[in-house]
Amino acid sequence: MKRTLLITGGAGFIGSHVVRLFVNKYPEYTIVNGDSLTYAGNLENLKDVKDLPNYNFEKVDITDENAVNALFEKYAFDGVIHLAAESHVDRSILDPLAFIKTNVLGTAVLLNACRKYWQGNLENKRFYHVSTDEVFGSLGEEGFFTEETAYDPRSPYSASKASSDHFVKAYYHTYKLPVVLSNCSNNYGSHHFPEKLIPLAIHNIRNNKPVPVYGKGENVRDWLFVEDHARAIDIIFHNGRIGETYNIGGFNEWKNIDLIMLLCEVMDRKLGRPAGTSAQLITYVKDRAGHDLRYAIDATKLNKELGWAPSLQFEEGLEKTVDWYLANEEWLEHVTSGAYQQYYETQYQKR
Ligand code: NAD
Ligand code: TDX
Repeated sequence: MKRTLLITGGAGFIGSHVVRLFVNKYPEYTIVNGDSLTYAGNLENLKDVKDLPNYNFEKVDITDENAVNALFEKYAFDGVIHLAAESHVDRSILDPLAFIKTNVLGTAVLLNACRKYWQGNLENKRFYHVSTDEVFGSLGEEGFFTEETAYDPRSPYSASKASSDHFVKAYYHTYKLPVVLSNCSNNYGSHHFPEKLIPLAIHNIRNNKPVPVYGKGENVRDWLFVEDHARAIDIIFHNGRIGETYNIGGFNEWKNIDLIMLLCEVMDRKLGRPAGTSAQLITYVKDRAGHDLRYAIDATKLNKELGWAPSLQFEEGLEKTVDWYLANEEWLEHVTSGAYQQYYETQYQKR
């Protein structure tokens, strides 16, 4: 079947993996990557697919209603996969309004465009909203987030994502917009912007700089290889039930400090340094404000209903990720010059 899909945020970390998967797997689809290219958007992420005939790029700010409407008129989309967002919790603490604007208003503008252009003909239409497990808040030592867990967002980032999820569900109930949602755990892999823990630590270890660990390093995250997330998005977009939410996660919990110790071992090996060298760079720094203790996803529904399962063990995925960063130092150099330096200095100067 021919389809014309808008993938928002396709120049970012996860979005670029989703675009790559879709343009390669579905040559009969027209794929439009709609992205405003913020600091986190980088067309270099897609240099391997940019010349494929079914790939199109459009520079668009999703908060700009006229620009979004013009795009719908130009392409007559029948599906939207919405990933564009401000995505970094620490930045949301520094500048919450930017998160409200893109994540809440931007999502509402897209939903409204679908309502306007799909009015009266909802057949084969679909709006897929990509969200996060952070909307569920913070777990104690035990238990998992399921699709029924009550929302309890605690950072400006997670509050903005929670709000966007509610708008998506509201458009389903009120206007019958055919929506589907997913809430995923922490991703890792290639093309991950080095403000986030894993790529930041790889970059700093490579350059013999301190590796900042917040608080005591005891916070727990549930890590999923980004290509497994992209595969889940493909499956849910095509086969997920309208109006439903699916949790995505790898049953792969790590305390931050244990993860960093493992990463230090991998880096020592890859860089040919004596064992224990990288671990000396670990530096405990002031904790993140409102730092959620633990996230853990129960992805049973997705597995049972749609047959998805993660493809990789974490150790294997982490090695692949390190290999990619060490082979792509030019990419890192490009994204860590200029504005990144400014952010890095603001973020870490106060400790
Ligand atoms: P990212 O920050 O790497 O990329 C975000 C992309 O959105 C960038 O290309 C940026 O240019 C674009 N963008 C930002 N504001 C925009 C605007 N106003 N208009 C158009 N484009 C804009 O983010 P990511 O880590 O790839 O996350 C993608 C999505 O997945 C987000 O919605 C995020 O909440 C969600 N998510 C991320 C994770 C994770 O671990 N990274 C986990 C679960 C869910
Ligand atoms: O320098 C650091 N030191 C540190 O100890 C950084 C950047 C982070 N941390 C800690 C904070 C978290 O407990 O590591 C953990 C992971 O931090 P991030 O990489 O910033 O991710 P997190 O805050 O968990 O959010 C991520 O997962 C869910 C993504 O950024 C979100 O977009 C996604 O929704």
